[in-house]
Amino acid sequence: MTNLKIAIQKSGRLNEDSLTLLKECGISVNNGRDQLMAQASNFQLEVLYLRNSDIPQYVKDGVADIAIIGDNTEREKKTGIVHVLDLGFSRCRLSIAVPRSMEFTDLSDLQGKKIATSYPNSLKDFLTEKGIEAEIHEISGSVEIAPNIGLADAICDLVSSGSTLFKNGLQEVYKIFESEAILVANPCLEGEKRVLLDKFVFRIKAVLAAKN
Ligand code: PRT
Repeated sequence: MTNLKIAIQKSGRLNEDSLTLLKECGISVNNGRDQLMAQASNFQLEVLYLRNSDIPQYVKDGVADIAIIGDNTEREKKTGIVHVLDLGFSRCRLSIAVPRSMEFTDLSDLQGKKIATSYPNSLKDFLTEKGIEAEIHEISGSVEIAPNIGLADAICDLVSSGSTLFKNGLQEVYKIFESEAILVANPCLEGEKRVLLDKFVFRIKAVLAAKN
């Protein structure tokens, strides 16, 4: 029997809402705590639990057929996988923030500055588009602390409530893009897998429509 393989974040901000969505679609997945794979009992779907940041490459390589990830992750990695559907949860934005003590009038104030981020490609594209020359300092986490410890003049990171920025004495000065959870697919899906994907998407659309 052919199964559609879906990758879902193993743990983190997307995990719970992704599993809830499957449930709302009427798909039952047995979630043993430390399982890395699970089979749905009433849909031809196999769930792979992976790290969000690794998922786009797995979908590109065909290890998973489809996945739920943050749009920001694929925008950063640019693997070329297909954006199938917006899912309406895990909403956030990628923004530039600077210390509240810094006078900021417009983006030209970033000229020559050092900006810390976990999103170097997205930031690079943005700075290029705006004609700003700034130094990008890539760090993998705790980006908001960078200005306080003298590592950078500004940061570029995901923001949702804004409370992390506030706690670290930073002000959001420019939104680069908005993001939410999305369904993505390998570009070469065909045959039975394609049919299963269409069925799955049909169910998701019904769930989303009922919420709006
Ligand atoms: O380890 P793994 O690779 O699985 O996970 P990850 O580090 O990519 O994941 P995780 O769980 O932190 O985030 C997964 C996805 O959730 C992200 O790719 C986004 O699409 C989405 N998301 C939504 C967020 C946020 N909101 C968010 N606020 N991801 C991270 N944050 C962080 C942000 O980086 C900052 O440190 O939360 C802090 C800011 O939050 P506020 O509410 O204080 O503004």
